[in-house]
Amino acid sequence: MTDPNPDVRAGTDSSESRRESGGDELEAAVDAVVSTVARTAVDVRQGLVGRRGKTASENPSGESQAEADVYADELLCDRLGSLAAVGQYASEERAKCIDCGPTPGSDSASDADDGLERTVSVAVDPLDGSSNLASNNAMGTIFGIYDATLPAAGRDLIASGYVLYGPITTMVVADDSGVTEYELTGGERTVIRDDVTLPEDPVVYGFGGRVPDWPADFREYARAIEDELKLRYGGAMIADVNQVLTYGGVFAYPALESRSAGKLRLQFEGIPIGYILERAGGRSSDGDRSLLDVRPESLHDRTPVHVGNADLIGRLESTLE
Ligand code: AHM
Ligand code: MG
Repeated sequence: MTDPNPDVRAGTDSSESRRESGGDELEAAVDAVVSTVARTAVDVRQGLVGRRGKTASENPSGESQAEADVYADELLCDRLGSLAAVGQYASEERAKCIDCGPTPGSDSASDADDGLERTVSVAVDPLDGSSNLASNNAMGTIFGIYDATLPAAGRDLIASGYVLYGPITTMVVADDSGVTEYELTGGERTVIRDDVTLPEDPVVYGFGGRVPDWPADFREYARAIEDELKLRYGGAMIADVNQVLTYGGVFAYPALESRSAGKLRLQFEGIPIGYILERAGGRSSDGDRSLLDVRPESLHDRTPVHVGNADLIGRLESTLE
């Protein structure tokens, strides 16, 4: 296929040379993580019944946790954390990383005597959009696989993906070779779209937050987009982004007057989703630069998120200048 985004594929830092020197092991690690997430998604979905209520606890971002958030996080932590290929597990639902094996790049990782010589770090948003449980609307699971210890930048990402719990369960996975969409049946993946690229003529948009809380320059951008595209906003980034990936367009959860970094988390949401959209030939931006170039200072940092067709993100950056 034609390379939709050669800059991303080329890589920009030492992670690229590490990847080249251990490609097979990293590929095996990515496969192990992706197939484990696919199998676990079946149980996450089944476990939603009876877990639509809130717990008394908050996640590290200060948001109240649903019972299903905690359930999905524990399942993913147990299953991903027990893979020999996974050295670190981090989640939007827990304050700190869990070390569950030799960390990527450590001496013990390369000396591991388990058939897999490389380990990866996995960062997940176990149930993105879980507030949609109350109204029985779509949600997702997001994961990013890094050849680095967490918090890690987008340039250390080797693959990312998401599961969408819609009328059917689908999975989108992006890596060096491109973007693939699957249907999940009983944890088995069936390819339904290979080489997913953003349609050239964009159709839909979805912007999070309240209009009075949007900065004036983002409001100006939104007014122009409203005249051109159809609104599709469901309150779960995964579902909204999947519409953009299917029809072309733009999704944003922008900076807010009340919170300049917006709502979404860089490590768990911005970077993995930015990577997928860039691999599909689109762009991602925090308003100024690619989300893959924004390095998290800590695990739960927030960032404005804008992803979609390249020209729409270019216009956004020009408007926000
Ligand atoms: P969550 O990961 O805690 O569910 O929060 C992220 C979600 C995104 O899926 C979605 O884009 C956004 O929050 C919706 O927020 P709002 O209700 O403010 O529109
Ligand atoms: Mg989320």
